[in-house]
Amino acid sequence: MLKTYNTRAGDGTVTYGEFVHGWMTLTSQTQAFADALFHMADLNDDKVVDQKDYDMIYTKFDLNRM
Ligand SMILES: [Ca+2]
Repeated sequence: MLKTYNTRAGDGTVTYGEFVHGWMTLTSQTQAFADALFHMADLNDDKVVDQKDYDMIYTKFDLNRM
């Protein structure tokens, strides 16, 4: 997902603008829906979606972690 929406190649983060533009272009869904998805994905509320958010998601759902 990060590579799909990231327009600043190689920086490893997806900004709000990158995500909303990418989501609306790919899905034709509303900005309000894209906005809601971005805020759900930005778990640490630092205004970008990156590996830190994924790490938090994986930790919550990885039931067999040691
Ligand atoms: Ca974040």
